[in-house]
Amino acid sequence: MYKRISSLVLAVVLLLSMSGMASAAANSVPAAGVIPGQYIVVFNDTVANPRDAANDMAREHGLGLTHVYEYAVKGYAATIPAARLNAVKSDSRVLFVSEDREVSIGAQTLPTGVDRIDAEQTATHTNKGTGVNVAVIDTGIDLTHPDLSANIVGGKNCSTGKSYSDGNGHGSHVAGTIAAVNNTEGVVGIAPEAKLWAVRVLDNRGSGSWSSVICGIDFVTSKAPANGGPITVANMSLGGTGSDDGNCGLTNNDALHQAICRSVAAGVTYVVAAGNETDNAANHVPAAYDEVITVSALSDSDGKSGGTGGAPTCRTGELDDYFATFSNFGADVDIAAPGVCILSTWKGGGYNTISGTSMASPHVAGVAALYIATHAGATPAQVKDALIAAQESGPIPGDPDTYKEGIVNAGGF
Ligand SMILES: [Ca+2]
Ligand SMILES: [Ca+2]
Ligand SMILES: [Ca+2]
Repeated sequence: MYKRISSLVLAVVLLLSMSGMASAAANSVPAAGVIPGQYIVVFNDTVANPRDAANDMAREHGLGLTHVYEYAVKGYAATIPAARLNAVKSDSRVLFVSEDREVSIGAQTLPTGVDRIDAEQTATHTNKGTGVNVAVIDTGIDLTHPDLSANIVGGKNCSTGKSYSDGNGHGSHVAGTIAAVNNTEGVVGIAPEAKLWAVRVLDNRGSGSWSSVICGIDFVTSKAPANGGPITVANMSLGGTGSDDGNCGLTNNDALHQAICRSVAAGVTYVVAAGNETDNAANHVPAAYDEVITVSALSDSDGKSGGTGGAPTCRTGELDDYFATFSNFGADVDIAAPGVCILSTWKGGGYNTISGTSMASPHVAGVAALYIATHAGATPAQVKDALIAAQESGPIPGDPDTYKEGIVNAGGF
């Protein structure tokens, strides 16, 4: 997967588990639900004046009329007290009574990964990461995607092509897990009101080089808090071979490491994928660097804690609530997140269900945005400590090493 493109420049690739690629899953919408206490009463055609009849029945039974119908059908809509329902149904003017049901122009699916880490929007969990700026250093983002465009505020193209729009799909998938809009369609992200920056460093095949990645980090740093900018989180679901010299690249002449250290020092929290080689993350960068938050992949099929959900359906060999078979591991991993069969946005306004540590990392980036939304000015080290302190503790079944990371959790943020 990693191709050496010159003796000095290593290829970087997106951390998508290729064997986990699946065809687009355009999830259909479940039938709309019944609205309790609300009914549609249809009269016999022999009723001459539906309005008079509806008013008469409303008085007699204490109904709350909401509509009267005279042309398509004769009848009315009303709230009907449970104790009066049978009396209404047996009225000689009534042909039948329908339950009222919800309808909408579409529906939004809650991805299992968002559910698994307790990031779903509820009455008690209302943090939307509003106004936090997150850079997606990737293949770009679909700039006109209906589930993303409202949150995209800018970007930079450090790769091929003429814009920072996404010609691959990977960057759009990452962006959707972080900040897909909370509306009536598609999916919802972890921080649905965060702002997205499309930093395109990988081409339409998902390939790039350290030089293009550093161009992206340079752009992000220009917008970092230390430079008066708004970007406080960056996601990097990419990697190549390399190692951590423990000295920000000054010992082993690693410009990528130096750039990340300086960007972190400027106030940007970097969240990166551990990689998909079933290898020690210490052999892969940026995963090996201690200055970033390195994320391994959890396999989860049902959005619920515990392993009773059955095997994920989009790829074989994985189990519910188990360490993903492809995920890198080791002491450089800081935390795990869902990364198997993840539904999110795709290029061309679409959606896709795919697997990889690429999909795990943006779950953590999204939670970092939630934390920063309520802790303005938090340093990258403080963000990392807070996320680890709030994790669902390990060990994750199947974790192959002695460092037992837990699973990121947004419930407290
Ligand atoms: Ca949506
Ligand atoms: Ca589960
Ligand atoms: Ca581990």
